[in-house]
Amino acid sequence: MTDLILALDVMEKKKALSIAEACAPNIDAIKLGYPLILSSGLSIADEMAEHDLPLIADFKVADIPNTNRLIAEQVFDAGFSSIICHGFTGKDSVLACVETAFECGGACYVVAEMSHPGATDFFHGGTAEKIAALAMECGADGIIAPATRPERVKILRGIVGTRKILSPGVGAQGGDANTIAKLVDGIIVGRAIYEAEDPATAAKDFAHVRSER
Ligand code: OMP
Repeated sequence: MTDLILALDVMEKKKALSIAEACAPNIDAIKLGYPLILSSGLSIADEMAEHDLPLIADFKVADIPNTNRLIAEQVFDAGFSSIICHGFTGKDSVLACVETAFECGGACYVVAEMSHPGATDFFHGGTAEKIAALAMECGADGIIAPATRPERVKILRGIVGTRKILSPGVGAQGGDANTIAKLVDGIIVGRAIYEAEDPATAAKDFAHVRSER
């Protein structure tokens, strides 16, 4: 089963809430990040609660352990069920997010390799593999890996085993939903849904991936 995760990177709260409502029947989780949370506040999580969908906080947390912990506590207090952090910060920083997630009954995903073209500047050459291994060592629930590079996802799957892989980069960034859905536990789709003329129909069009794995 591959989850369909809506990346809701719109800036207006009213629009975000109406897209969430329209897409809710065909998605498994909603990922909120800086664009919407900075414009609407963390309390947007409360307003999304009626859809009864897991909410993923995409802050790509990348700080010292103490700051990571403080950020993660805010996120889980606000009602999010998962947090995304970076892994290049090292074991102690990742552990701060993983442990806080665990204490709060939530989940933590670590970015192993990003999906955009520039990601190859630093994530290739063994770095993504090291981060994926670190995420497993820290007890993370899974990693983020690029839908734009299925061949890389296969390699990272070899490191994380049955732990989850969530994969952004489908649609607007060129990743193919059908190809990647066979390899991962969740695909993350933003613009291809929320910028569509009819986001509900767009979400429905991606929903076949939910039976892929
Ligand atoms: P679209 O490109 O519009 O589908 O959005 C992709 C979403 O996934 C955005 O919210 C990005 O911030 C996020 N994302 C990536 O695109 N690439 C990554 O490597 C990691 C993420 C992420 O952590 O979610």
